[in-house]
Amino acid sequence: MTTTFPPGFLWGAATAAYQIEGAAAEDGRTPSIWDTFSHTPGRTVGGDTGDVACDHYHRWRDDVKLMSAMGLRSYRFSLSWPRIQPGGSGPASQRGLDFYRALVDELLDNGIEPWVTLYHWDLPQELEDAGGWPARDTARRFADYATLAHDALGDRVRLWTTFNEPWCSAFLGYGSGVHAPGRSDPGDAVRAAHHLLLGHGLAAQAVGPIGITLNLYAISPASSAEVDLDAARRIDGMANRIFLDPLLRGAYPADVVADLAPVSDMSHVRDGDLELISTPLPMLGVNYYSRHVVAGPVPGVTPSPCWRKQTSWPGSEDVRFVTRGFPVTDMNWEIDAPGLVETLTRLAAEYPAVPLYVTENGAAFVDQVVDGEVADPQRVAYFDAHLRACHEAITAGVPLRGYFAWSLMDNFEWAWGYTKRFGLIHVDYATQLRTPKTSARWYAEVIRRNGLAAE
Ligand code: GBH
Repeated sequence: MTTTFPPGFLWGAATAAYQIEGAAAEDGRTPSIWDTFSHTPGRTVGGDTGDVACDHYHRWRDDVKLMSAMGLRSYRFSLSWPRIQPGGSGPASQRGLDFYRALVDELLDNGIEPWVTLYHWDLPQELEDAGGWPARDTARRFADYATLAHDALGDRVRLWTTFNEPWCSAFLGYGSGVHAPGRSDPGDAVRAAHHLLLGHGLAAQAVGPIGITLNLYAISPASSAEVDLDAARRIDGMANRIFLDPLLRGAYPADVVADLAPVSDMSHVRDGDLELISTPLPMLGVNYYSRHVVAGPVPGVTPSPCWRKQTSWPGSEDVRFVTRGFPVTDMNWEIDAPGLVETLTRLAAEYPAVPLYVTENGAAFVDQVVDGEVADPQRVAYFDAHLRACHEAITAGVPLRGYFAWSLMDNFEWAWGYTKRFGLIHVDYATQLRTPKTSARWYAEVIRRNGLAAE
């Protein structure tokens, strides 16, 4: 069946500042928590850092040409806070703003709508030294930075989001510590989650209606046993509802608060916070990669072969994550496109209506350049299946307005360094040569016809 998307559906691709820019110490940029973390031995695979990354800071004009050749209607990227406001406080850096102004103008000249993410994980190190996201003041600092960025770019950028995946910043950054700043304290992780939400609310108050991107999961119990159903309820609470409910309903879910009681009394939540956090959203971004299938504790059995993973889930450390033997990507994440339909239809059914965008979806596979070409049929199949899922959701009435492939190009995959390739465009890190993969040509054709060819 051919699938045609609604007119004006926003086709894009996404990146993030620390993953592509490089130029870590240029033009006044100061270190972020990811500079510190990646330069700490043992934190990233191979000791990889974002010092150079894709050198996008110097190659952005050519990168926009590649976007234009693909026919992208929109490009989602993040601003580097320590480039725009070195040290995390004080006035804006003109050199930092100039870089993004030039990029935005080049995008607009090419008919590509810029989509700005204010924060994709690169907190200025000074603010971490002052307490980081577990400290309430960081939320105020963020609103101040959001104001500087919006004052400088608000005249030409229409689409703004505050945070990318606050779950990762809070629970990977301060819970399991597999992401920067690499701290491990369940109470701090819960405080961080709240202050990220508060930062969103304060930014909305300062600059007006602004969206946010969450990484949402389809969640299934491993069986219909009571303990497994309860594990699914708890992980849904900690992955999805802990952010969705404050943003869209103005309250933390009661069951999540109860589950968190052993690690947090929630006394950091002050009067008025939830009113700010639930300022109506102009749109909600959804990043979808896979499903979590979970089982409850079995007495006498260690929760998981990978304890670190469990520490990403404060209050639910005894939940076991189960694999089903589905085909996986190079990240070992099971490929589950129906989970995207579920995630989108669930949002539309259970929460107040808000325009939705898939702000990230994609897959890592081992890619090789052979005779100047990169054949990546598995990535094409992944995108195809997930775009059909998007179409199914739209047909079911979900207000899905756009889709962004992760990622425009191979880049620094956080703790995995340069070992995982998510790009539509291959990057040779030794030469910085870009090679559009088969998936890039395929995606260009999808955009051109505003849909998918017959199966
Ligand atoms: C996104 O995060 C990021 O926004 C992007 O920067 C990144 O490059 C891209 O995806 C690819 O990874 O089961 O406890 O081990 C992905 C979100 C969150 C997905 C953590 C995997 C594992 C949590 N990730 N999750 S756990």
